[in-house]
Amino acid sequence: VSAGELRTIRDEMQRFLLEYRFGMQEIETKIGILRDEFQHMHDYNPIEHVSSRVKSPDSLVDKVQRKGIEADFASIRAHVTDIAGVRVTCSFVADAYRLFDLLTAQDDVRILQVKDYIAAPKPNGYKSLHAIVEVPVFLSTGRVAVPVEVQFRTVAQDFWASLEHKIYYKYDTQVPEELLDQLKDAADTAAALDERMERLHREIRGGDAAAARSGSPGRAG
Ligand code: 0O2
Repeated sequence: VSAGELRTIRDEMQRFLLEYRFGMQEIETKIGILRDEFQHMHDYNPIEHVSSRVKSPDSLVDKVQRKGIEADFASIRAHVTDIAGVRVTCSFVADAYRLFDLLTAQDDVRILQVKDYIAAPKPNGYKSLHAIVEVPVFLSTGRVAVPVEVQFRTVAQDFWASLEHKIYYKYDTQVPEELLDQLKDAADTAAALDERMERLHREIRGGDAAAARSGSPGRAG
């Protein structure tokens, strides 16, 4: 290929990825609005943090090769649905589901796929609620529907997943059996902590509500 052709491919790739960046930004805005409104209405923030990324050209090419997808933009668009990704880390499991419900109920958000690894964790212990949704993006050329993968999880689930991810890559996907057992064990501990913290939180909020009713001082959590 000539330098000119290479430049054309690069420009097309950048343009292709740009749409996903816009889709990701639309979802980030929607999550940000829900967070701010929640804080305002309920004096409570259900979101610990939000992170997002557009797949790098390198990891997109890896995935296309790994999955045997044809290397043209139409096939990639049809078969790779996690090019844009937003991760919403919540305080509690109930909040992860609540945010999922609120986002997917919006009438410009179309659900393409849901994988509930909180209800049915992966065998390694991975827990997270995944949704692939499509949002409209308005470009100078018109409206395009962009798929975005949104992952909802708790802080404890996020902590576990980031460590597991590091171990998986450190051992180049061949993680020793003994470490896999320990990871599974850690996932159970994380789940127990989630339950305990959520119970405590409910007690505190309940206490606050009772205190507000009886007129004694309480602090909103
Ligand atoms: P990254 O770097 O986060 O983008 P596929 O996406 O098609 O290869 P699948 O099974 O259809 O795989 O998708 P799934 O199960 O919805 O998982 C996709 C993403 O969820 C992964 O993206 C991870 O972010 C996360 N994930 C899924 N399983 C695990 C797991 O066992 N451990 C951890 N730590 N994360 C997981 P990527 O592209 O792998 O990585």
